[in-house]
Amino acid sequence: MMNTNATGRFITFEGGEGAGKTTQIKFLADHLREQGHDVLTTREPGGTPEAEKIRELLVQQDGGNWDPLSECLLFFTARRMHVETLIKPALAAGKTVISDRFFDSTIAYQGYGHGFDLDLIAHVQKISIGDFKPDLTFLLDLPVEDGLRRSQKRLSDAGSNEDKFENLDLAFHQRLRDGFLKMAQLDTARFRIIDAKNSIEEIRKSIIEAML
Ligand code: T5A
Repeated sequence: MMNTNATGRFITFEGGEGAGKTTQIKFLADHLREQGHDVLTTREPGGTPEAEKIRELLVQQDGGNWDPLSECLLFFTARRMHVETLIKPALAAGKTVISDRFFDSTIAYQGYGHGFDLDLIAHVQKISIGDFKPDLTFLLDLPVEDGLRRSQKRLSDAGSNEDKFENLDLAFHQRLRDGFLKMAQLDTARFRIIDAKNSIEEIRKSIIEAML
């Protein structure tokens, strides 16, 4: 299931707030490097200078009040730059690329979470990045309350103001979790669902096992 225009492997991590993506991406990147792979880690929204500028508009409280279509277009504008200028060239050079979030986050947050039209998201996706998709996606699945607790702790420890999406209500985060699980169940070839309630070490081991 490799991207046809690439020789490397594209792996993404998805999940709700505080699911442990950042923590586990570091472990997986270290593991793959020990095995001799050339690994590039990146994140969305962001990953390139242009996309990082768009990130500020999207995730900070004072970034602006975008209507749903504008917000969707901004995510995919950032994503197109990310795919064309960073991800595809890295894959073509034989690297393993690991991204903290990708288009599944837009479907989950803007679509299932906020109720924006899923067909319209699919249309914008097609225009922006065509059929490009990850080879493998880890969904770190966690009960909503646990994720928000972890995420708030990380943000306050770091003194970060990137809390726009974390501040949404519990019902939103439940729709988000259900949406991610639905996507994973519909595409079992690409997704691996990981129980993120477990300890950091247990999750690390299950991700490495799922890579075998
Ligand atoms: N967004 C993004 C959209 O709405 N649409 C889109 O298309 C895209 C791409 C930014 C926001 O943008 C939204 C989604 C987001 O709200 P982000 O920067 O990925 O996205 O923000 P978060 O998902 O909020 O990132 P977090 O850092 O909060 O979560 P992580 O990376 O999943 O979790 P991590 O590893 O930082 O861990 C959080 C805390 O929990 C601890 C860690 O040490 C850390 O303190 N932890 C654990 N504690 C106990 N047990 C474990 N197993 C633990 N694993 C980690």
